[in-house]
Parts: sequence; structure tokens; C-alpha cells
Amino acid sequence: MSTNAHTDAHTETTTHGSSRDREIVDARVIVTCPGRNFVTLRIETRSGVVGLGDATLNGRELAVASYLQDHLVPNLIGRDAGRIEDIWQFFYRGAYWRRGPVTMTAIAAVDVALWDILGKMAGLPLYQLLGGRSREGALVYAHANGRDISEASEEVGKYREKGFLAVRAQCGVPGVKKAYGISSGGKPYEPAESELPAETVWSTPKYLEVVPKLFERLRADHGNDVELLHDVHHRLSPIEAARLARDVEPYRLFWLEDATPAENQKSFELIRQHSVTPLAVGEVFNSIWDCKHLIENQLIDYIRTTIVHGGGITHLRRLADFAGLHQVRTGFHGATDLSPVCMGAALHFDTWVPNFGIQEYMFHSEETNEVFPHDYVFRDGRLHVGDTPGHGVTIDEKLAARYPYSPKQLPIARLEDGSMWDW
Ligand code: GCO
Ligand code: MG
Repeated sequence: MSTNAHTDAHTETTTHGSSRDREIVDARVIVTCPGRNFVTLRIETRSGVVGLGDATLNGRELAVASYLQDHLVPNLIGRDAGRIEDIWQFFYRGAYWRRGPVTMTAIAAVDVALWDILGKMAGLPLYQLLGGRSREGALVYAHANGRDISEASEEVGKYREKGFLAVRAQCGVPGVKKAYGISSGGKPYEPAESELPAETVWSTPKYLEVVPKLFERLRADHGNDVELLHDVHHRLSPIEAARLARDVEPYRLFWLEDATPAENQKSFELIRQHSVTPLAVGEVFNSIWDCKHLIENQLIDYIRTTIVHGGGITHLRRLADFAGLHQVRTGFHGATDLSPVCMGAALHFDTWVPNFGIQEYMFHSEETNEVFPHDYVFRDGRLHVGDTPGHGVTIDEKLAARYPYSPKQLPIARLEDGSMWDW
């Protein structure tokens, strides 16, 4: 308690207690391409507190930038930055057109920037605002990819040497050009590499042949003391997914991801009938409604929907609580197309959320890390957030301006006969 007028006045300004201090006076979108495109929303209050939110939607970046700049920003100016819930509801209910990746990514950017501001105003790291630390660090998984099984196994070995406790493994499929997840020469995988979508060819029979062999080899080479994950990337029909889930059962995967497209949530019932391989899904979802049936029927084990594409912390908190009621744990998407701002916010969430499972972690490039200085660090297989107030990620705007937007789209996939398939 303060005892004199001077201290009271000081407290008032440092805690930003009045709604006048909290008034949003500026909001703008920053688009930058330090190796890949990122969209960031920057909100500033009258008292000069700045919050950042990631708004990156890979391959569709400018749609979100416009949604924010043209439609949300004019509504933000003059509002109380402390009314996080009301602003969320205003943009969700008030849009009339609900949900969808563009809308929910834009709402997420606003929401995360406001939580960042709240943390800074309170002088507390974001995890503390959510309810405090539930764990010391967030278990993360890295990406090992190889042109063939041997190369993928070597890559798994390299990540284990770096201290990773969990590794996702993908390998080339003999007879398939440019299989998902495979880069050339052990480089990090970046799928959005050309202005118009690269055309890739897909063969389900060839893929189903190689994946069980990959995991048989990985267990033989690396033993059972490492968590192994795999991403099918929405390529299989439900019955094919069931077969793969059953074929890899002996190798005890941590999860099999996006085994079949999940627009039809009931399709996961079929996979469950045939296999006990844990299932993860949902990086392309953007609300609780996309996974309601999957969660309440316990058809999945991990939900991948993350902060930037799922309406921010305000909505993800609801989703995670709902998942927790059904023993479903979080496994947030964390590919490089989600910026360090998303990663920072996600890690605070991971540090708090009771039903945490794992966090995906591909390294951002050096250029990206320079544009987005952050305080999270990797140690002993886990990512650790710092205690900087807010989410702990900032932006060097001068540097960002040196990397102009560069149009890039994700690849598409066709079957060998030319039919369009799911990439
Ligand atoms: C993953 C994802 C990514 C996506 C990418 C699309 O599990 O990390 O599937 O590799 O393809 O994020 O933008
Ligand atoms: Mg994936």
C-alpha cells in the first residue's frame, strides 16, 4: 500500500490503472520477409505500452494483413486495451461472418497483442497471468527428414545429440518426387518455396509401404528412449489411415498426425476402431467447433490448433479446457511459418496449461530471430520462457523494413493420373 500522494501517482502510471492510460491510440500491421513472410500486428496504448500479435497465414498472408488493417484496426482505436474478452467477442460475434482461418488469425493477432500489453502493464510474464507455472519447461519435438530411411535415421541421431527427447521423422518415398516434409541435403524443410504452387505427385501405396519400414529402422537404430512422431499431412483415406496406424503400432509412436483430412470428424472413429496409435490433429483448425466431435468422443489424443490460427489465447484457453475434460492434451503447431511472436505466446501457454502434451519446434532462421528478438531458450529437450513481462518477443522494425514481402505459396499434390489430392 502506498502512503503518500507521490507514491500513489507513481503507482498509477506504472500499473497503467486508468482506462485513459489503456486507450489504444495506434494499431498497425507489419509485413516482413526475413527468409520467409511474417505478418505482425503492433498495438500501442496512450501510456506507450506496445503489444505484438502474430498474424501469419502461410501463403495467404496479405488477406490477413488487409483484414486487420482495413477492417479491425479502425475498430481498435480508442478502445480500452484491458477489455480483452470484450474485444474478442466484438470481433467474433460482431463480424457476423464467423470463423475461418483469415478471420481467426486476425482475431488472434489482436488478442495476443492485448495479452502482451496486459503482461507489460502488470509487470508479469504471460504465463503468470494465465494461472502460473505448471512445469519447468515445454517438451518440444524437432523435425528430422531424409531423402531415404538411412538419411532420416542419421538426422534423428543428430537431434538426439542436440538434446531433443522427441523427434518427428519423415523420409522420401521411393518413386515419389518431392514427398511432404523432405528438404534437399538435410536443410530445414520450408514448403512455401515458389510464387505459384509447386506441383508434387502423390502415391498412397508407395507411401504406405515405406513408413512402417522407417519406424522399424528408427527403433532399431535409436532404441525406445526417444519419442518418435510422424505427420501424414492429410494424405490418406480413413481406412488407409487405420491401416497405417495399425502397421506402426509396434514402434510406439508418440503420435501420428493428420492421418486423414478432418473436415468429416466422424472419419476418425474408423481409425480408432483399428489402432491404439495416438492421434494428433488440428493445425488447420481455427476454432473449438472444428474439433468438438473429435474431442468429446475421444477420437484424438492431441489437439494441434495453436494460438495464431485459433483466435488467440482467449479462444485457445477455452479449447484447452474443453480438451482437458476429455483427456486430450495440447500439441501446438510450431512450424517456421508461425513467427517467434506466436512461439513466445504458445510457450507461455504451454508453461501454464494443465493438459500440456508437447510443442512443435522447428528453428527459425538467424534473420528471423534478429527481426524478432525473444527470451525463450532451448535446454535439455525443452523450451523455457523467460520472465520478461508479456510474451517476451519484440520486433526490430528497422531491420524488418529491410526484408520486403515476397509472394510464396504452398505446394499442391496430384495423384499419378493427374487428379488433385490433398497436399
Ligand atoms: C507441421 C505442418 C507444417 C505445415 C506448414 C504449412 O506439422 O509442422 O504440417 O509442415 O505444412 O506449417 O504452412
Ligand atoms: Mg502437420
